[in-house]
Amino acid sequence: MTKHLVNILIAILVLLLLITVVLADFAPIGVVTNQKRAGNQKPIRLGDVNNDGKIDETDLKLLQNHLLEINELSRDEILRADMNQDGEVTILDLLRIHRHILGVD
Ligand SMILES: [Ca+2]
Ligand SMILES: [Ca+2]
Repeated sequence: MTKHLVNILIAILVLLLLITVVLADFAPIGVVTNQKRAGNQKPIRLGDVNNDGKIDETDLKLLQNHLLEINELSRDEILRADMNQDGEVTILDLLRIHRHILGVD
């Protein structure tokens, strides 16, 4: 019985370790970047997909609809939505915006 408990504790520790590794991918979150846009010198505010000065549910919804192929983001919107700066917008970028809105990052 005790061995069973130890196995459960080990499983929980492994799970926590995995969660930590996954979350480490999201940190640090650089919302404001000095990345330059082609053609001008205006910095991009990552996460502010619609460029209205704030990162909120509207940006989350825009990216979500893009990923679901309901609406297509423009090239500039994609640049602002690419939170992890890997050159493409994916569920990871959506999660980062969500975490920012929740105040986790
Ligand atoms: Ca916005
Ligand atoms: Ca990305």
